[in-house]
Amino acid sequence: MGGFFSKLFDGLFQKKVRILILGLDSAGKTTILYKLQIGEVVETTPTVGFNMETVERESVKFQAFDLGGQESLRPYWRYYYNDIDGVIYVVDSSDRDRLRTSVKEFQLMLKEDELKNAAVLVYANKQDLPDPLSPTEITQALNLTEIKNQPWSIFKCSAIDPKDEGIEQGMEWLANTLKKND
Ligand SMILES: Nc1nc2c(ncn2[C@@H]2O[C@H](COP(=O)(O)OP(=O)(O)OP(=O)(O)O)[C@@H](O)[C@H]2O)c(=O)[nH]1
Ligand SMILES: [Mg+2]
Repeated sequence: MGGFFSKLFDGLFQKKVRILILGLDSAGKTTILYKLQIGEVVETTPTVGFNMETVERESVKFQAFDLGGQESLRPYWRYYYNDIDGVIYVVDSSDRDRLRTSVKEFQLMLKEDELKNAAVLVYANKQDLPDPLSPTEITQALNLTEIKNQPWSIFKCSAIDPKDEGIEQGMEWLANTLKKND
């Protein structure tokens, strides 16, 4: 009985959302997806196509699509933009050489009409590596403060650090932000 009612309750109040995890190849997207899903660091290979997993936080059920970030695959990102509630954009904070490329892809993505209401969560990942870009530097590079009509936030994190709290803090922000969007 209890099980029946708690399932009914979840069904009534649980919000279901669709999100994308985007960013350049090797930014840590797949590592983050599985850290969220199974709570552990898994060994990854470059994603060709996508991974899809369901994760739940704060009574929000996320259907998360993690797309391949290699240059040849980035033109396919836009085929996933339909019906998306949020985007997690992952930046490799140690990759100063490719920051401009990451910014360019971020801005191309944001221009898309289909994503104009999507919440934007940026992860400044790989903070464990030497001399990482700070969230402030990444905020400036991505011009986040110019985003006026979409909720956005940035969290620093390290997907391979078992003590990392940034990834969970970011998801909590995203869940609470999307809950308000009704
Ligand atoms: N040092 C460090 N390495 C990380 C971190 N996050 C991911 N990595 C490593 O970076 C490499 C690439 O990670 P992936 O998660 O496969 O990267 P991806 O963004 O999914 O790459 P594509 O699938 O090619 O787009 C792997 O060797 C990860 O273990 C991090 O926070 N710190
Ligand atoms: Mg991947």
